[in-house]
Amino acid sequence: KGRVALVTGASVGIGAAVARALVQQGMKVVGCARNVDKIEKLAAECQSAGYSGTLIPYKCDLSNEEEILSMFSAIKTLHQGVDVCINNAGLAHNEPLLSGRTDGWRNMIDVNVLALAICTREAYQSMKERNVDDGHIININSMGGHRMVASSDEHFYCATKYAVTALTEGLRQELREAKTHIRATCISPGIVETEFAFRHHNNDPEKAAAVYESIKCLKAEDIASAVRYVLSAPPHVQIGDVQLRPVEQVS
Ligand code: NJP
Repeated sequence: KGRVALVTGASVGIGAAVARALVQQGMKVVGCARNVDKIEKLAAECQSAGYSGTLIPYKCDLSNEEEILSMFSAIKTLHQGVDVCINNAGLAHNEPLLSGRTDGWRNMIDVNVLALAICTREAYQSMKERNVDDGHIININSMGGHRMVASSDEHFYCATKYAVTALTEGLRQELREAKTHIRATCISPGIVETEFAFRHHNNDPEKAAAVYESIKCLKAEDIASAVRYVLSAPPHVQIGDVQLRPVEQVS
């Protein structure tokens, strides 16, 4: 309660659900994405619902480091700094290894990996300079970051999520070496019904619907509940990875 959380990719899907859940719990949440109008709408909804926290929309293209650094500098000026960083923004372009476009691969690396690393570094520095020892960095990973469950159009995406697995474990080790109690956790979902599959299939509604109609999918709110669970763990408990799949998901 009263702590400042940054949620990346808060305009729709999992990020929007997480932002809403944390505002409901009384946190001051900076939600960022490119479509800031959607976060503004969510902020108004949270206010009308009488939630005790606040949602502060921030427009940021996470594939641009300068924009990320400006955002952290604005958070420092306006809200002192970040206590909780939820690296949620991510995407899967449909670009197989044998035929995909380099631009699509680069965009996945920029958002899924580089932006996550930059936000992690900046959030840690913000915690360190304010002696915040109970901070938390949560990375929204994927089942695809633990095993190659995907079809060929998702191999590159899986590679970026394997990187998230490695970075979260590396972060946990670096935090210990720095003698801080700041924690690092991955949350790894299976299929969640959001805009993810629409974007993956270039907004082809039939292909996306086929993904979401094939089984009873997770909801974005299920992932928000996992975030709340992770944040509610006692300070001595390090939750490394939470894996959630729909019951009907096979692989
Ligand atoms: O996806 P979606 P999810 N700069 O498409 C933002 C992982 N995951 O909520 O900029 C800034 O509804 C985008 O904002 P906007 C997945 O890998 C999902 O399902 O306005 N923001 C939007 O808010 C990802 O890490 C599933 O377009 C950028 C958000 O990202 C996380 O869950 C399964 C951006 C994407 O919302 C959230 O995905 C799984 C940029 N350049 C893992 N580019 C699943 N849904 O099935 C994108 O295993 N965003």
